[in-house]
Amino acid sequence: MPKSILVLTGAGISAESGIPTFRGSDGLWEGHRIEDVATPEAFSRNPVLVHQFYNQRRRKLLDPSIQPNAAHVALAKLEAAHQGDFLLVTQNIDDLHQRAGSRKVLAMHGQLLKARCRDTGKLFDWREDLSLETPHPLATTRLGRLRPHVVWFGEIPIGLELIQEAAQSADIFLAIGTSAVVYPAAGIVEATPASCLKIEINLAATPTSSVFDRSIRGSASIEVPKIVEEILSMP
Ligand code: BV8
Repeated sequence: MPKSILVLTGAGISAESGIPTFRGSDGLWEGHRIEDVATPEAFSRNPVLVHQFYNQRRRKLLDPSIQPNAAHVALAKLEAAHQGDFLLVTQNIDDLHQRAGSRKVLAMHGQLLKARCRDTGKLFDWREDLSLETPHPLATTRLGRLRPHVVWFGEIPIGLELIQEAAQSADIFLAIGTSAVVYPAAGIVEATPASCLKIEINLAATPTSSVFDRSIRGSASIEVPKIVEEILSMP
């Protein structure tokens, strides 16, 4: 019976592509505190600052120097070659998994290259800056009604039911480049069955490292291709 594989990635998998991690610095994120730029309250209080924060990150993501790395490519290869169920859950809002060829991607914290109508929830592919002057694509006389399609702290992540189902039936769970600080993402490993082979790939230990059967310390671009070859050679 082909195995069911669930993968969870965090900012660490995109670090070698040039995208700063969330906690890489001194707890500041591109110079900002979470509560000032990544909460609904922040957006209500200072929408210009929050739009600027995401506009800066969207422009950086669209810079040609930002490309998927060997870890993203290896996960796309695993999905394509694997016979059983496969789901890649990412906490990242970049599109590097999709650009590497992954198809079964669940972006649980949203996507930087999509905008969301604040009134209807409708999504739009979006590669430009967003601001309070941005006309609504379907009602151009209405300005400033779009927000980044990003799950802020205090908001409910996307696809939690699907993630729970995938975790409960997983035979292999890979957690790659996540500090396991943000919930409910960090709790996914706990929802996998005792029989599930749990593997963590991270530069550093995390608060959930002890839950894993194997904790591989190293860079994602080196270690992920190796674990993918190992999994694909399993009987
Ligand atoms: C919710 C989108 C209710 C925005 C993000 C107290 C205790 C526990 C929980 C809470 C608490 N107080 C509040 C909470 C809940 C809160 C939370 O967890 N807060 C934390 C800070 C304590 N969570 C929420 O608010 C969530 N919503 O709880 O709603 C609810 C829930 C369910 C049902 C009903 C109600 C919403 C959380 C989503 C927030 N949005 N992102 C944006 O991106 O702008 S989270 C943000 O952090 C990013 O998505 C990021 O990906 C994510 C997690 O960080 P990581 O991905 O792990 O990145 P990080 O930098 O931390 O770590 C990188 C790791 O990689 C490091 O370990 C590093 O060593 C490693 N690494 C680096 N380079 C490499 C590498 N590894 C390998 N190779 C390398 N080269």
